[in-house]
Amino acid sequence: MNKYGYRFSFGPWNIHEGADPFGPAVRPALSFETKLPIYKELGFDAVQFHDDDAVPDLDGLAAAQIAARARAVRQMLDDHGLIAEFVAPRLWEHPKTIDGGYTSNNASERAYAIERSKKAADIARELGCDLMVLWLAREGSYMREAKDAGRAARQLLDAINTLLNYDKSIRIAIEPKPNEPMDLAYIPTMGHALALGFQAADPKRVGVLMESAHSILAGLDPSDEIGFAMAFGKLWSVHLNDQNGLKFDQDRSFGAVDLRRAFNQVRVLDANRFWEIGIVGLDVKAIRTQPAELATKHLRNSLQMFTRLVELVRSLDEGRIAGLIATRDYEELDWLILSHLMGR
Ligand code: XUL
Ligand code: MN
Repeated sequence: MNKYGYRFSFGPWNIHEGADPFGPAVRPALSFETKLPIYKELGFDAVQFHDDDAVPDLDGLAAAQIAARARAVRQMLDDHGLIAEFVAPRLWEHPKTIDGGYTSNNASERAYAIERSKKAADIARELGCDLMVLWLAREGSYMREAKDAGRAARQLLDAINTLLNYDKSIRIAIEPKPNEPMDLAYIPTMGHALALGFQAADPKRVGVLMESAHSILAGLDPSDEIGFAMAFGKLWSVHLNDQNGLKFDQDRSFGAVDLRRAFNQVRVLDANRFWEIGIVGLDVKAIRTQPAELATKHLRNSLQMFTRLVELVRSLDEGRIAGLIATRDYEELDWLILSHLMGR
């Protein structure tokens, strides 16, 4: 926890080997056990999990084996003074998810996606957390004519309802993303995710996770996406990071590309007392050129950036801002913010 009461998390995938679609890994893979001590060293409080980050090869395991392994992971977290923030079913690597999970055109593949998600809920319960994140990676299309957006929306709603019914204490946070790996995803923005959640059988157990890069890829402003979700009490987690324009999902360090955009995300989170609601997740990746022994600085930088931006947010002259708004002197407001970000 930082001095302002914010807690921080990242996933094991945020310390990674640097492979990209055009080149292999450039850093050695670290085991989960090796990554765990790094959390506290860098000032983090919580771990985000894909189901198989906690229980590798879970597809081949019986329920009792999955529970036993998850309990062992819980013990490891306890030993390091960490908690689990959420578990996300990984519905994008198995051969049965090639054409999507819940929205696959194949009934047995849709059934696999549901069963896999139930296992993720079981793992969350064993890890002591009640939050499941749904990043709907392959719920979209490459080919308009191959699928039907309306049918997909109903299939997604059915999947969410099935999970809410399967585990009566689980909360689901949908993480929208407009593209990658699909050409067009069915839940691209906060508005789509919230609309789906409000239709669910138990709407108060469905919320959202806002990732900065995903909002930017959708052509939207992350701070407005945050504000929109928080207006309805629906923002339960964030993946703060940064993104340089409309290209591949970069997961750059928070604030590395656009400081003012990062400042505004922190400002809206702080104005809505996010530290009382959720954990600040940093879904950032070290760039491929970073040497292995120096490949956690993106996490340090992002956490420090958040804390320093909280300080800048809280030291703003809000009275002066109100006056400039009243006189509609938005150019002076522009200068006030820029000067504040530059330190004078
Ligand atoms: C993908 C992404 C994932 C999810 C977790 O772009 O952001 O890391 O956050 O499955
Ligand atoms: Mn993410």
